[in-house]
Amino acid sequence: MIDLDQSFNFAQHLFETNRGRAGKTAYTDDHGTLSYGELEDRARRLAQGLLAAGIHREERVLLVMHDMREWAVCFLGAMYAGVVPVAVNTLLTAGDYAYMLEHSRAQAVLTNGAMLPVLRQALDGARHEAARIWVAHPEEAGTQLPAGCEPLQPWLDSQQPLAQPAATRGDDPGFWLYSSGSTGKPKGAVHTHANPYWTAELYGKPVLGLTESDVCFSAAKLYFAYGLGNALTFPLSVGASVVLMAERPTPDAIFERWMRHRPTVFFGAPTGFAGMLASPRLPAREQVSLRMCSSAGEALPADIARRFKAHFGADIVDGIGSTEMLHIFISNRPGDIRYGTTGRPVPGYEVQLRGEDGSPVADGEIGDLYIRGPSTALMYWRNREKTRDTFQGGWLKSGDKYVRDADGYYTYAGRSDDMLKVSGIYVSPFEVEATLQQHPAVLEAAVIGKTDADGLVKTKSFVVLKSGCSATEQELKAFVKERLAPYKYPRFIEFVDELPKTATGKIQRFRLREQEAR
Ligand code: 3SK
Repeated sequence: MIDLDQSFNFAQHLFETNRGRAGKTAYTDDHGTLSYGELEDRARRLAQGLLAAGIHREERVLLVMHDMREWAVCFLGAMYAGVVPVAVNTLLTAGDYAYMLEHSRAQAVLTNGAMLPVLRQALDGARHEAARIWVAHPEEAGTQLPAGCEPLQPWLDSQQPLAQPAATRGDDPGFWLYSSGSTGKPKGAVHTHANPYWTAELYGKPVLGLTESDVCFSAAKLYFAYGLGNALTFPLSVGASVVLMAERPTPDAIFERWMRHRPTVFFGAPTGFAGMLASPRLPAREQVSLRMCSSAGEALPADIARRFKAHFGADIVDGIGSTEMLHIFISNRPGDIRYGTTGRPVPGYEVQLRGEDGSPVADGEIGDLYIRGPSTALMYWRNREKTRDTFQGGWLKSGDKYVRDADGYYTYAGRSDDMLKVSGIYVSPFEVEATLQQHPAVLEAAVIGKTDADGLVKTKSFVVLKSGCSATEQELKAFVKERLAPYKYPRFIEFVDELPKTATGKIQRFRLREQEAR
């Protein structure tokens, strides 16, 4: 019986779980495979190396790496040493990384060659404390490694495996994930060693029913809470194998892995499933080995799930989670699927829908979603105000609106704040508007979510140009892509003469939304 209040180290827990599987493949990536034995050995060498480099328990290291075997080695190795990996999105700008380096006070960076150009810019522009930079696959950088960067593999080879894990407990800080809000900087959600354990015990094993025979493949990358569960916590908690892919999860890239590696469980988001179904290269049922798919990130339209099932014979199990709760807390489940709903609360989590006065709403009424459960983050690092707003006396305010039916199934009813979720990733309309307004021809802009023919949300921007100025749609899209993480650019742009405003000059986005809905 595991006592999380006594010594508990999540990396050590996974290594112990898989001691009898030393020769079994844990990971297959674009370069090769890594067995469970090799994973433990390399992670423990990394742990030793971090301590030898003078990095202390509870200090942070920035993990900004494409999905590859080394990602798991670095994440688990740092946790084994009691050092806290801060796993960050690989699609961000140098400005974002500069902020994260300073905010987390990361003592080192673990990365891969392809990330170096943007990271170097970030390091040059930040007041950071990262004294060491270890680089997996340095050949991706194309040139000799810049001064201050060391190749990861030879450094690992030169270490001895650390004999004992750090004597952490379940409540000790384990790792961070950054989550974005509608305004302000990203928030560092601090997760404990016990939190991933709970997501596997409450969701990965009992709801998804993963076993050691499964081969898991997640389109959502490891730095997302969703991807971390799908491609590390869950499969490694049951001794399954994982396929990792560094490149963008386009339909063709996914199909290629489905046919080559034959995953049995695929984890994606609705936009991805819609894109695959629309592809002329969709594989035949016999060419793949999928027994089940999971979807999260945005509500899954029933039609997409039904078409997918008709083609492949595999259900898509839709659920909702959050970075702060670490994984899914309301979900459909195999054998109990109601397409068009997010399902029912995952046992072990409590869910409440509250009205504006804070009291629970009746079935059939829309309320703000609150969750309570054992995998909640401790706080947002160095941000008491946002911590207090979100973590309320054991309950977490998710920022989503939901409605529950008489049978206890929950259906998504939008966001409570202004955030948009596009392809499963949060986008702040204010950030996109502010960027468009930096363009010399733009007078003002308003960004809203527009539902496309598949029932999925895309960003649409209404733009008023300065008198006598001109700009094309393509030019403005490129302008945003150059300044923000590329996934944030508006998919649709409409030029208008003016924006609807209140008497006090505030933009009435709801009017634009109404206009779009007509
Ligand atoms: O987007 C979601 O629903 C989700 C699911 C699992 C973990 C994290 C997130 C944000």
